[in-house]
Amino acid sequence: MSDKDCLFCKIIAGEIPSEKVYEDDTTYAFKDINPKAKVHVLVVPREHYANVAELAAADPQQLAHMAQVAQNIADKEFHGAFRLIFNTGLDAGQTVFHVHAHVLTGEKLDE
Ligand code: D5M
Repeated sequence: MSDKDCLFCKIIAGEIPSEKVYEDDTTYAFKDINPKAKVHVLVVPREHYANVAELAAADPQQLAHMAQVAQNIADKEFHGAFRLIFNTGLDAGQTVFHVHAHVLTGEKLDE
């Protein structure tokens, strides 16, 4: 299912441009427009889920796959080291309510 009002559904559908990093049947990854690290990629399921808890309950294999996609990006960009963030809820800084993993990599990150 996709949501006609969802920014990331529109990106996945190609209705809004993005810098694609990876895609497969279930998953799309693209560069964050406002990077917080040398490499900052968003990994999203093609299916619309509002947040990581909703995704984990409905399709844990998809969540596991997204972690593997993040690992593959980091293997290529920075010897396998990366930070994986799911902002969940307005007060945690979530602004787009289509679950997305922030993958920060490409350089040594602050602790
Ligand atoms: O993260 C939402 C992220 O989405 C935030 O880091 C900016 C990014 N963003 C917003 N619009 C775009 C487009 N059009 N392309 C690429 N990246 C985008 P959150 O955790 O919800 O705050």
